[in-house]
Amino acid sequence: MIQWHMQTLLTDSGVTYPLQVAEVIEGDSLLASSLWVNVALAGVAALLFAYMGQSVHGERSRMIWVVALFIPLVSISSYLGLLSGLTIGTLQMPAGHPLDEVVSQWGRYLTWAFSTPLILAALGWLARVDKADMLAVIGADIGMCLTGLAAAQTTASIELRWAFYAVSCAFFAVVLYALLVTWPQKAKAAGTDDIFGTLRLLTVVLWLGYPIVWAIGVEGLALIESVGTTSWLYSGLDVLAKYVFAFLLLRWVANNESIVESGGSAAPADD
Ligand code: RET
Repeated sequence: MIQWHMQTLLTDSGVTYPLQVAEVIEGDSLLASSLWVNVALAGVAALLFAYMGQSVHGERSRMIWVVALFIPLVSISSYLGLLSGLTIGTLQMPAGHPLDEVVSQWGRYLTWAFSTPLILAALGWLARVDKADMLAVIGADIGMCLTGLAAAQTTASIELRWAFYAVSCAFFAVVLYALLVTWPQKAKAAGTDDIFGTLRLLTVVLWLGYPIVWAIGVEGLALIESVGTTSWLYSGLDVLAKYVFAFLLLRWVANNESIVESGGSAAPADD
């Protein structure tokens, strides 16, 4: 297996070229498999979700179904971006970083800004949260992804990398607070607290894995020095946080459409 951090891909002008990077991905079977497995699983998930959606008719249920279907579609685009070398590149690390040169899969952070709002929108609609709540949480979530992207791409100093990481964590805290404290109450009123509880647990536990992987992987402390292993950890989390999550959600919505549409025993939702 090719050790990325030992192989300089940077040109004199500090640029890496997609074709060059794509060739190296192909030569690193651990890294390549971490990406191809997700393309394949996302394809299967998209077909399955499209099929499952045929039995869903109510408006709120169909909204949840549409966002669930977009989750694997965004994923396929994201992983093809990485595989083609378009959204992956090498960066010269500032002093204090354990590695001289690091492979940044920056396309991951960018596409999370599209996929994670879909997950939160599905959870929010399920719990019947109001629009202001949804806006605040999705706004914080996009902030988390984009400052995570900044943390990965900053080369000015090691302190600034971790400063962006800390800001991203602050945004993440807003999302966690909603998922753990405010949204469960709304889900209870909407009569969806059973499935909301399951999906919330899955989401909170898995999402906590991402900043941990960042911190111990090649971009952070580099306790894991292999880009293939770091990539597999993200890919494994993605499989569970996206396809398994969306499958459980859609299966429940298809079987409990009347609850989703009626809003449980609570007064009619205000959105
Ligand atoms: C980063 C690094 C900076 C600190 C934090 C992070 C959190 C990332 C999360 C990502 C979730 C991604 C999902 C993708 C599905 O497509 C950006 C790793 C807090 C929580 C669920």
